[in-house]
Amino acid sequence: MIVKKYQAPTETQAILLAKEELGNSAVVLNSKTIKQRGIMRLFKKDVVEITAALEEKEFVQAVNEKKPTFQSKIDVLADDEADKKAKNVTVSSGNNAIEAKLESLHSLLKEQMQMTSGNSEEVKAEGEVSENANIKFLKLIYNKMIDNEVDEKYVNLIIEEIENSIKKETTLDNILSAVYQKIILKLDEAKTITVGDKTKIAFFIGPTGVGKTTTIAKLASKYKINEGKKIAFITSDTYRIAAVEQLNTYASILDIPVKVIYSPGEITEALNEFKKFDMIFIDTAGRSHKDEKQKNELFELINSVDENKYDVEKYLVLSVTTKYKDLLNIVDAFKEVTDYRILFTKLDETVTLGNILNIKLYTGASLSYTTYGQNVPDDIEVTNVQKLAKQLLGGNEV
Ligand SMILES: Nc1nc2c(ncn2[C@@H]2O[C@H](COP(=O)(O)OP(=O)(O)OP(=O)(O)O)[C@@H](O)[C@H]2O)c(=O)[nH]1
Ligand SMILES: [Mg+2]
Repeated sequence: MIVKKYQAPTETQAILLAKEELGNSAVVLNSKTIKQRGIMRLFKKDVVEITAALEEKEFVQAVNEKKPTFQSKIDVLADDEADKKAKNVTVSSGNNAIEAKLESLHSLLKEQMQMTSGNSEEVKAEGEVSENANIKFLKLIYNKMIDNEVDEKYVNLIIEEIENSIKKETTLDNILSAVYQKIILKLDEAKTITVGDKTKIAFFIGPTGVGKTTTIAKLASKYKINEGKKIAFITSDTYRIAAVEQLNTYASILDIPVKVIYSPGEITEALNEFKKFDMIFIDTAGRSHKDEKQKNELFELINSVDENKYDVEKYLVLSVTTKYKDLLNIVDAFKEVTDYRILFTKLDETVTLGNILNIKLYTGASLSYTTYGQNVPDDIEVTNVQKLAKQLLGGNEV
């Protein structure tokens, strides 16, 4: 595991620096703004510092393939020589590198460890922790993840990877940051809807009542109001009168045109009508994933879109409150849809978020957004994998 910090005027630039050096598989562990203090405020601007991590083997690969342009990019971003030095601070995972928020998690786990062992002797100062204490600490982390309903097989996978790398001198800090980083790498970066040259088509598919229509309204509002995109809606959900009405209501508030289609064959014409738009959000009927006929109609609808003409993205909307076993069944039923992204809803309705990691690992699909309430447009965010990893480890930051 490689952990490095990068500083730049903006987060995007800092991420660019990290990716240039570590490659595209680098994962952002943390991001913070460093405010200049005192007199320095007059001379230097605030900078954003990100902490990025990468698995070792990928790093070697990235170094081998590294383009020579990396240094020149730093030169462009650097304000002066001294700044340049500060831009690339290597932090081994042996250092107490992870940010303050993790520290509070650390003390929480440590406290609990003292409670369970009943023997505070075992929890000594950093660097003096016995191997026995390390194993106990791992067990505690194991329990936290199981409490969060992470599938036992994934917990074992993560813990075993860490366990094998524990040495005598490994501190509790090392262990906690190693687990935290592993979880973040496994959750991987969340993907968002991007708009390029072609019209973006985003399908929202998934079981009944998970929040597809509400999520479309939230995203459409964000893209229309914040980013000024030209948006249209298409709905194929004609099974319930109320469904069309619901979308129409949001559409009229947001002043977005809606086209209702009654069979997969009608989609080409509907898309054609909106070909000048930046984004077309397609709402689909929540179907029982067990109903073959309904399912095939959905696949037909998706396959009717000419991928040469449009840039297609598919979002499988799932509620995090659905039982794990049912979620597995649902994603199996949607296997025929290729390259979908996962969008979890209703995070406000549960205290255990293990399903997100479970389904991510089971499907291999990218995470995208998470929603946490009924309010349109506020209750949605790009899935925050750092926050999620902390929560899975029992951190109380929600
Ligand atoms: N608590 C909570 N409720 C949500 C969230 N997202 C949606 N809902 C609610 O869930 C209910 C169903 O939302 P819809 O958007 O109609 O769900 P849908 O997937 O379009 O449903 P169908 O079209 O019937 O398949 C509504 O009452 C929403 O307000 C969320 O993140 N948290
Ligand atoms: Mg709906």
